[in-house]
Amino acid sequence: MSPAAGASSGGQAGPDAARRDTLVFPPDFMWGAATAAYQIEGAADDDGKGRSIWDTFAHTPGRIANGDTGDIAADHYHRYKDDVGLLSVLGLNAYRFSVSWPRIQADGTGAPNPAGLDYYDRLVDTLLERAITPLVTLYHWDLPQALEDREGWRNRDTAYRFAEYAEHVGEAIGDRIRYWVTINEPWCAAFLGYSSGVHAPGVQDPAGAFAAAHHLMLAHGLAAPGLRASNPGTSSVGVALNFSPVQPRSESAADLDAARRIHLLQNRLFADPILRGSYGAELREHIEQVSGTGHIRPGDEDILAGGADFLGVNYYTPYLVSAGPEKTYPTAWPGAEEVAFHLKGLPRTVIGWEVDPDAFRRLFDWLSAEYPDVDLVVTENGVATFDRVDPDGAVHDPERIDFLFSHLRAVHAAIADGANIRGYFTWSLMDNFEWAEGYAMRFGLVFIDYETQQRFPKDSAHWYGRIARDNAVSGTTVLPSGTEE
Ligand code: IFM
Repeated sequence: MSPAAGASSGGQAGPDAARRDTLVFPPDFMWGAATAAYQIEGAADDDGKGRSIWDTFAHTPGRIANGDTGDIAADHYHRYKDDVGLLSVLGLNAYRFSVSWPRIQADGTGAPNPAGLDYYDRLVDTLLERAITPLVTLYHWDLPQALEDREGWRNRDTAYRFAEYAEHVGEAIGDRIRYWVTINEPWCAAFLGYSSGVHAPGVQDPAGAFAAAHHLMLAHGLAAPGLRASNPGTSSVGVALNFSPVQPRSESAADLDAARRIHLLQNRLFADPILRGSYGAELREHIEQVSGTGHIRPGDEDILAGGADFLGVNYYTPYLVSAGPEKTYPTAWPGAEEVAFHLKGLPRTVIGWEVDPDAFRRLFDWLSAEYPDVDLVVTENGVATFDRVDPDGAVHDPERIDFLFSHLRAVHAAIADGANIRGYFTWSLMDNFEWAEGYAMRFGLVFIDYETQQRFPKDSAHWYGRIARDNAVSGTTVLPSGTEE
């Protein structure tokens, strides 16, 4: 049965119809939450783990708000059993986590560290015992520092090292893994890491960033066959890309060109080579102007043509752009330095991102039209808030419930129109280290008291868990807890 056939909507027209409707999702829909190793695990030096670029970066004065680091984070490395217990109590049937490369290979090469593999082996078994499907990300930005000392992702060799690392993980846990994400948000890894430099390793080398982008895709292409072979006929290999629909501020030629370039870099740069096996002329021309295309060797696109069995869609906010008055350096969009970014006037979350579920809905139309053959999984979608624990132990986060409600409606509408969306993972299961922003902003369903490491499921966790258990979003679930159930 197609997902569209499985998506149905009850309820009647009327003034409050949107809230009363019950939106049923397809059978076997994955309801999950996502995390990443450096953001939650802590245990920075335990059991033979090596240092990653984020260990280095976070310990460099001035890089992270408040001087925060991921040294301890949510201490998930030691508390994973309790955290899996929470997932289970809430009723989620899937969990997306990432493997820390330097736990598996301290310096990014050579024999795997048995203690590192053992940790993920136990995590997977704990999930499966509770009937929670693991979706495993292999690279969520914590490159072994030793590889960065050799130019990191700007060095082609890193893609081959990644494929070896992926093979080790595949051999250890692949028999139980159905969904792999090779690389999370390569745009961030390449352009925040090597162009604007606001993320690790903090390099500002716009031309090098295009080489890094290419090598991240090559890493995906080289690793995919081995991962598929680790559980033949069962495992699916995907990549998680962060999309932001782009709108020009006016129809002027300059604004249209600004929107074209940001769209190219943000939404097409990774999707086209991986899903179509080709950069295409427009992207090549853009890259040629900034860095040349010498890093794209003959035959590379054939490696990428192996594609992805599913596309992970990470969505937070859209862009409104125009041609700006002056160039901005350093930028995360090399070759589009003079583009200015604007607000649409929509509500904003505490990280400054505008909330636009309609853009999310339109994104699925675009994805379905451009890449019709690939299944979609929403691998991230969520909201940053400033939360606190009330004296009764409750954490009221109505903004998160509103955000999830509106975005789940967008997902349901897209499925009803035929998009092959297989699951939804909210970012994030628990509050965590938000990279350069440190710990102040909270993305979790579960509040973390970083002093005591106590966990407090927020109102949104109970609300979302009910949706997962019902496999449906209904109007009553949007009401604040306690007022109607
Ligand atoms: O926290 C990040 C995550 O690691 C990658 N995607 C965006 C999230 C929110 O910024």
